[in-house]
Amino acid sequence: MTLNLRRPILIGGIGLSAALWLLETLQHSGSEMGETALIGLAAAGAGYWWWRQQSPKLELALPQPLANREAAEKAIATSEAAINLLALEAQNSAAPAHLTAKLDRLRAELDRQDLRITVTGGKAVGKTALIQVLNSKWASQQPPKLIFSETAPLFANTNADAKIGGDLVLFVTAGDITDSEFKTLSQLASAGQRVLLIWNKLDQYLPAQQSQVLQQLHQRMQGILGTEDIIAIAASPNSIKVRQHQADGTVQERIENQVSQLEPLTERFTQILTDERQQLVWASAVREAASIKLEAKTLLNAVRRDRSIPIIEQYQYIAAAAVFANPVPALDLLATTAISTQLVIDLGAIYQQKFSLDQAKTVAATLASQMFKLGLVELSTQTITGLLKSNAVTYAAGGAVQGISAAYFTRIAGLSLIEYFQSQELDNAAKGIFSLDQLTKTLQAVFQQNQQVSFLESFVNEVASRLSPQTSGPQAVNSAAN
Ligand SMILES: Nc1nc2c(ncn2[C@@H]2O[C@H](COP(=O)(O)OP(=O)(O)O)[C@@H](O)[C@H]2O)c(=O)[nH]1
Ligand SMILES: [Mg+2]
Repeated sequence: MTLNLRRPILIGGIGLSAALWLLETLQHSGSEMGETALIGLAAAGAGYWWWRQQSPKLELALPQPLANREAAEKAIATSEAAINLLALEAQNSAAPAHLTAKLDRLRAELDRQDLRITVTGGKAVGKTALIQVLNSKWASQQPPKLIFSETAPLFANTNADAKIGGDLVLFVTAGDITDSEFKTLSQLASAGQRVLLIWNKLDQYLPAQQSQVLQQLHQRMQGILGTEDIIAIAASPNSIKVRQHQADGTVQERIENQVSQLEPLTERFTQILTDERQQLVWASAVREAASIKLEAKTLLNAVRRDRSIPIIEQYQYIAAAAVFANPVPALDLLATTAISTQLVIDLGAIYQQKFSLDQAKTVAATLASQMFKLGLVELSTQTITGLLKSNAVTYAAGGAVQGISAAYFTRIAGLSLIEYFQSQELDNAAKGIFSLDQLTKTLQAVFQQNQQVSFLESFVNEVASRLSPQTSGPQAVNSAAN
């Protein structure tokens, strides 16, 4: 066969010599010893190797510490680095310039004086009323200028809620909070968004009930919002009917407008403006820089994925051809592993993760051993056998099932690597951080996504037709791969 590849470890047959190190272990892969040995091998690799397993992050939904200017500058710099990467790799795109302009604006307003306050909450809780009274109160007072904006009512329809931003969020509720209100509040707080929970329409409750509701809110929000940031007000209380008994015995009725009760809020506001105003602006900059970075990263991921998929496809057919030509069970996987080692190196290069040959072998071996361990190999082989039997282009030759399986495992390995790289911080690769643990978790998810019979069906069809003798097998693969 004429597999014409310029890949170092594939020279001289499908990596037979390069992959010998695995032969012994894999020959026992059916036994318990084999599996243990494989896992042991991977573990030992991880031990002396350079990767740092990231310690699990404690995800506490507590308000984040106040940002400082340095943090904002750092976030902007990180975002800039992501945009620069994108500019390098997506040269004909207007996106980098567009994102840079956004970042420049952010940088220019790093010390802005005015404060952007977002008023949000469900429908008819009193958002507009609150903004009106606050505006009338603060309109003349300068500085700082307070700019209030009202979001569309939350929870009104099934559309995903718009992103709630601003330096400070006033989350308005008209009583004890619902589960969806609680969820949104928690998400805002854990995203580092400064939030005040405003219980409006206080006047609808009797004084005894009022303290009860407030207490409930305090309890509910424990660990998420401090009690000082949960504030009861009446922005626009109902007017009340007053009956007066006159001296002549008649009863006179009149409507008495109630004045809004805002003191707790205005007091808290004044305090926050004194203590936190600049930090709130910097914290906004941190979040906005992060969101610009995410935009850049998403675009970069798409570019890299587009470059990766053809490589995966190339290797999956090489794997199929190799295993098809040598349908010896142990060799099947051996060849696959040698090929996936090269795949690891090539995909790593696209995602800026440099792997030595040994490192790439360990990654490939881990993927192979995990596929066994998860029962993925057995399950897929059975499905593929079944599909081949019932398939129109059935190709009954000995190596077909193994060949297609090898292609399938190569694809799953490649897609897992892409998913893994995409989920990582951009500078992890440059820092040499790689987590086998994360990769294993990604593999499971990717396998589940690609296990649908419909996908396997068209996959089997495609690979089977490429392996079919009419198109003279490996030659066909060869031309497709180059
Ligand atoms: N009883 C009472 N009603 C209020 C209060 N604040 C607003 N409302 C009323 O609630 C209704 C909805 O108010 P609005 O500000 O339009 O709510 P939005 O949909 O959240 O903007 C209006 O009829 C307001 O008069 C309050 O403090 N007490
Ligand atoms: Mg409104």
